Amino acid sequence: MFMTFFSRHAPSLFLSSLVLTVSQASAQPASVKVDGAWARATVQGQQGTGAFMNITAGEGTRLVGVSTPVAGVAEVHEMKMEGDVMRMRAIPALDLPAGKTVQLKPGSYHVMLMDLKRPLLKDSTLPVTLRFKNAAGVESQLNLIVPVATVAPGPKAAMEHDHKH
Ligand SMILES: [Cu+2]
Repeated sequence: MFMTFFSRHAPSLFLSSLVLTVSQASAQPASVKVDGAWARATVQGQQGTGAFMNITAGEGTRLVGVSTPVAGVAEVHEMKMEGDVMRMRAIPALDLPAGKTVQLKPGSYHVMLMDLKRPLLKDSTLPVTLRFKNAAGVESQLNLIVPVATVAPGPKAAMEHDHKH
C-alpha cells in the first residue's frame, strides 16, 4: 500500500511525502486517509478545474466540504446521466463507508474548483482542506498539499518505476 502510493507519484516523491505527512499530522480525522491526490493543470483565463484523490475512512463518515485559497468556489461533484447526456452537479455530502476506498477521478466524483484566482501550473501545488462529519455529527478537517498535473498519475509510470533489471 505504502509502495503503491509512492510509485504512483514517481516523478514527485517530494510532493507525495508532503501529502502523507500532512495527512498523518492532522490527527483529527484519525481514520481518514487520502492518497493519489492531484489537480488538473489550467491555462491562463481558465475558470475551473477538477481535483481527484482516493479517500479511505476507517469509520463511516462523510465528506461535507472542500476549500482552497486558490478557488472562490470548491464543491464536491458527481457525474450523472440525464437522458443521454452526462452532467455534473454538486452534492452536499459524499458518503465514505468504513474501510472502503472512494475514488474521486475524472468522469466520476471529483472536487470542482471554480472561480480560480490564478492558473494552476503543472508541477506546482495547492493547499486543499477537506471537511468531514462522522456518524455522531462531529466535524473534522484534513489539510492536503495537492500536486498539479496534466494527467492522472498513471499505472504506466508506476510500472516503469517498479521495473527492475
Ligand atoms: Cu464538476
